[in-house]
Amino acid sequence: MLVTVERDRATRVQGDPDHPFTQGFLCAKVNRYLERTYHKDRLTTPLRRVGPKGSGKFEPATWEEALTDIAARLNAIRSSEFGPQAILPYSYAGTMGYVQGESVDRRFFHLIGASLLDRTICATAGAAGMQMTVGANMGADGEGLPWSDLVLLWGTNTLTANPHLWPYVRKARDNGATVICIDPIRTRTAEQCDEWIGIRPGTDAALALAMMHVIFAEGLEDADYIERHTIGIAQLRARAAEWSPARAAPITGIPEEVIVSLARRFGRAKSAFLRINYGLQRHGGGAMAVRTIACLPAVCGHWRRPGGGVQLSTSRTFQFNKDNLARPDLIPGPVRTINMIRLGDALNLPDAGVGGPPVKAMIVYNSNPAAVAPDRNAVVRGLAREDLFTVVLEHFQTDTADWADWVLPATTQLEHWDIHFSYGHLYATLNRPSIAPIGESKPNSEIFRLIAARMGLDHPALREDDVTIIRGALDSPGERMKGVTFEALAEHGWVRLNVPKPFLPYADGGFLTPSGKCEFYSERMAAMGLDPVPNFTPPHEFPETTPELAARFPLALISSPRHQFLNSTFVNVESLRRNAEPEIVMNVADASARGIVEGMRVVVGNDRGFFTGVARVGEAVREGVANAPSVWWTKLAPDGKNANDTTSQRLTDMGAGPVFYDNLVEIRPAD
Ligand SMILES: Nc1nc2c(c(=O)[nH]1)N[C@H]1C(S)=C(S)[C@@H](COP(=O)(O)OP(=O)(O)OC[C@H]3O[C@@H](n4cnc5c(=O)[nH]c(N)nc54)[C@H](O)[C@@H]3O)O[C@H]1N2
Ligand SMILES: Nc1nc2c(c(=O)[nH]1)N[C@H]1C(S)=C(S)[C@@H](COP(=O)(O)OP(=O)(O)OC[C@H]3O[C@@H](n4cnc5c(=O)[nH]c(N)nc54)[C@H](O)[C@@H]3O)O[C@H]1N2
Ligand SMILES: [Mo]
Repeated sequence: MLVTVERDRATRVQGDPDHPFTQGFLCAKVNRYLERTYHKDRLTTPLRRVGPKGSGKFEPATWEEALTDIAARLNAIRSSEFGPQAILPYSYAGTMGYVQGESVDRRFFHLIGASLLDRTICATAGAAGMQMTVGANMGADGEGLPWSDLVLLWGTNTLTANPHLWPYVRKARDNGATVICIDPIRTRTAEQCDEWIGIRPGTDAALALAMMHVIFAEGLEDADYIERHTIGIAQLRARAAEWSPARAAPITGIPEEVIVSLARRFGRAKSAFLRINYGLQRHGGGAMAVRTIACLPAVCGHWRRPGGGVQLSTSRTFQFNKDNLARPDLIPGPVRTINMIRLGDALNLPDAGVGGPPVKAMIVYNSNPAAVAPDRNAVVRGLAREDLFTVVLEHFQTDTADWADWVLPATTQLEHWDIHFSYGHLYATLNRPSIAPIGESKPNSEIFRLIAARMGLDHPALREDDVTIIRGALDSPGERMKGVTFEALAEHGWVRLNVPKPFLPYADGGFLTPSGKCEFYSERMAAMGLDPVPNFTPPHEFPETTPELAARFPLALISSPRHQFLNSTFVNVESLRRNAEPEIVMNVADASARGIVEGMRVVVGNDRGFFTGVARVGEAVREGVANAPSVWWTKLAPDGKNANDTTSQRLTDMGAGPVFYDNLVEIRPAD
């Protein structure tokens, strides 16, 4: 991102035309980054709560007052009967930089012996699925797409969530590739594809297995690649034999002939590109689904060629020195870990649900759990506890900040240093500050340095400045980080990882699994008591396995991000919200069966809670599925609620991830 600054004020943001991957354009949201940065509601001073918890009543205070009180309160908890583990950090990616999200903050919490947080809210299920099959969350390079002859956009809303991939998808298509979207929702991405396959949510593994069934039955596999680079082919063949398209059709909701035709096209393609994304893995069987799909390119040998393979993320291609950043060596001894998606339980159960002391203090930064965490009602009940001391570092007075005792103003990307990996391409990025901090805001790194000092902690790791931290992150033995230096980054802003272009990670095997092969059979999964061979794991909430629940709540609710929002970020930017109200997208058959028509106000609910929205009725979702474009700030929604009033704290099969889209509901007219 290039920022134009005139008289100390940023006046324009634009994509860097020299950047090989992003090619000079920004997404719909970041295009509005100036409106967000200079928003009249930006927090500019520390704020002390004056009203009752949750009332949102605060008064400005000085940093001196804020730091003194926060340090005293945290020190009191550390030395109380509850001990340091009663302190819980709560953070996710914020703007995804390592300095402002995985450095001084982590060092500080490690040094005091606070509870550890398992940061599972997005990607851990899919990452586990990739690990089991190919060894790491490292896959095909989007820059290979022009060579692809078949593109499957599988559980990804590319045009919304990953628009920078789209020019490459178009190049593939211009070169003759067919582009197919597999998604329960007819998204704006599906609209632009050659074909839309409206799969039932949470059933992708069944589709992938039925594809393998046809591929093996018709001899479309790459026997040489399988022989040299995989293990467990006999077990995989046996399993695929059980998954005829006739069996998969009623489970996936896809006609048998569509499955057969998809399998043949995949089997005959030379380099099919499977772009899967995180929407796919937010189900009870999400990890197994990713693991199963990730077998396909090895079955057909597509990894050999540019444009072939599967990409869930490019994140593990980066080899930043995370130990230098977070300093896990500072953890004093055995410390409990709390899974962030179980925050509702962690705040409400006496032993935080995992043993040990209750949570007495929570420090939130880079996240807005009162809006984005599942089972929101439980989260809010916890945040309302009078005996919980809550500090929130933020740009804005979010739903979460409303429950704080102290709100501290943080800087944005325009105002601080950072260093970034990417999960869609292979370029490291340096974030240089272009303007001074707005008001009295400070970078997270500085805020944690100040809190630590005020608490009387003194350790060299707490005194490093942001540029030193960046240099430490780049001090990596990793082969792929060769040439990714501070100097090169400072000169260009970005540097490609030390890999060929396009990068073919498994062209000649070299998988990152314990066996070094693509593991159709996984010893590790067997040891975990899981099925070692790809299989279909049904969602937690699924008519065939939970018929009584499905009788009461027959619709599968997906709550994927709205085009103009970044999870809950940007919801308060007027030009992006455009006076819109929360919407519930329904299939016309489901709507008319319930007396619901276009524009009607409807209630979406289950045993966990409910929220309301305006019905959008048509053919944009398959039957039996509804979509609630998200993630709304509850305080900007007319009913003060959002889709996470209905989602659950249950976990995925591996990776302990969330199941946001594994969520049965009923929908009725609001009156
Ligand atoms: N504009 C915008 N861009 C974003 C974000 C944002 O909030 N807004 N968020 C960023 C983040 S944090 C992430 S993790 C990524 C997520 O990127 P994606 O994973 O692409 O985003 P989602 O919209 O969560 O899910 C993608 C699609 O999966 C579909 N889906 C849901 N369940 C299933 C299923 O069982 N099977 C199949 N085949 N499809 C299913 C949904 O209908 C949805 O259209 O996007 C990033 N980019
Ligand atoms: N129902 C439903 N729930 C979802 C999802 C969904 O699709 N549906 N998506 C899930 C996914 S994929 C994810 S990744 C999570 C994301 O959940 P979160 O990690 O909470 O992400 P955001 O909602 O973007 O909120 C990030 C907050 O960090 C703040 N922030 C940004 N940069 C900084 C900084 O430098 N310093 C400080 N102090 N604050 C900063 C922003 O102002 C914003 O309020 O939500 C999950 N929740
Ligand atoms: Mo995410």
